[in-house]
Amino acid sequence: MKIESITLREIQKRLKAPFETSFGVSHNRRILLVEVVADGVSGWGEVTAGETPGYNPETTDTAWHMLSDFIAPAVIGKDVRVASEFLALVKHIRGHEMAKSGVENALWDIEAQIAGISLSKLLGGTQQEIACGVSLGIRETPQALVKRVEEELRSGYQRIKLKIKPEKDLDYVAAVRKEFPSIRLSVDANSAYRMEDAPHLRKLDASKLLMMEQPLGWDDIYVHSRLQAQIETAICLDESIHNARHALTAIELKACRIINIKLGRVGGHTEAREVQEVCRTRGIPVWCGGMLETGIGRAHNIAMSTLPGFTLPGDVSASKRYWDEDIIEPEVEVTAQGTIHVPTGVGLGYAVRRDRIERLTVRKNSWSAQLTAA
Ligand code: OSB
Ligand code: MG
Repeated sequence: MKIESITLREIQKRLKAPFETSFGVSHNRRILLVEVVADGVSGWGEVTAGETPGYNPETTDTAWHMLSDFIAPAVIGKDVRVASEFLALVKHIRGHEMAKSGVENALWDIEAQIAGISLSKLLGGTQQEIACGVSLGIRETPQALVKRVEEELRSGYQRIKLKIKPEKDLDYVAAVRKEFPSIRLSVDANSAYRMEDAPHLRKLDASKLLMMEQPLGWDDIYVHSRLQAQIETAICLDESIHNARHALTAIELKACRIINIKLGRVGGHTEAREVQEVCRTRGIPVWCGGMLETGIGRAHNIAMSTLPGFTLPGDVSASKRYWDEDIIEPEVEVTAQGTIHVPTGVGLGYAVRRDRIERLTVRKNSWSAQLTAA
């Protein structure tokens, strides 16, 4: 696959409703989309960095800088046999996984199209339908949260995850658990607590949660192992797992019993598959996390979620929960049983709506390979 052109766009898109986590509130998304053309075939990737460095160090603007000044120049005009060879081309660039993943995933889309198969099949996916859960932002009152949970359960979602932070935790979780005694319920703290909060977090054991996501430091594995030894609830690591080696460290230290995989956080499909394999062979369930993506990011998440290690419902939910209008067709839809049917068409299996993307674009940058004489 000769990388002939790369187009980087920033689109701005308003969320249907604000999304609150322990690190802030998101209203308007500023999302980078990457279109790569190789061997005349166009592929798409989404950069999942947030507008602020509240979740991880990357932001929309750092990703724009890294892609424009380092990543695109390093790969334009290069020839790769398979998408995973992209990693060797950017080996000299440390970190910035989300920026890299935009290009790598576009190459996976292209590789699947050239092979004439779905991305899921190319990745080695084995599931035709994936199980879906939802992530619910922090609310004003426990009552308001209970009402939201009820609506999501009515739509069929198989697992409810509640965002928590100090002061917005025990009452909220207890209220939801009281109303719905047998649902699969989990919480996500996005690093809002310290080890000294262990006695407080232990109180959540009574709510019989499926898991507690990233309670401690965003870059910590070790202290989580001390907390895990003190609570019954399974810890799931998100923020602190960037590659298969981190996953292995966490598993061996018993820092968690579940891992969440996000394509952007681990740098793309190649590393995501490795993390999945490390976990699957050690009996650690994984699930696909979300980053408030448009349909392009969702389509990549769906393909990844078909790998055999993904045995728990993920955070990949319907387009209409976040957007009035998505940029893919058809939009991502969820069945009444809380599942998504994996598309079988080539590549992503969804059509990219260029007209809508063009309308939402606020800045754009392109690179083209020098034409060389045959
Ligand atoms: O920790 O999973 C997280 C959104 C932004 C940043 C971090 C997280 C989230 C979510 C949203 O929980 C999940 C979704 O996209 O539906
Ligand atoms: Mg999380």
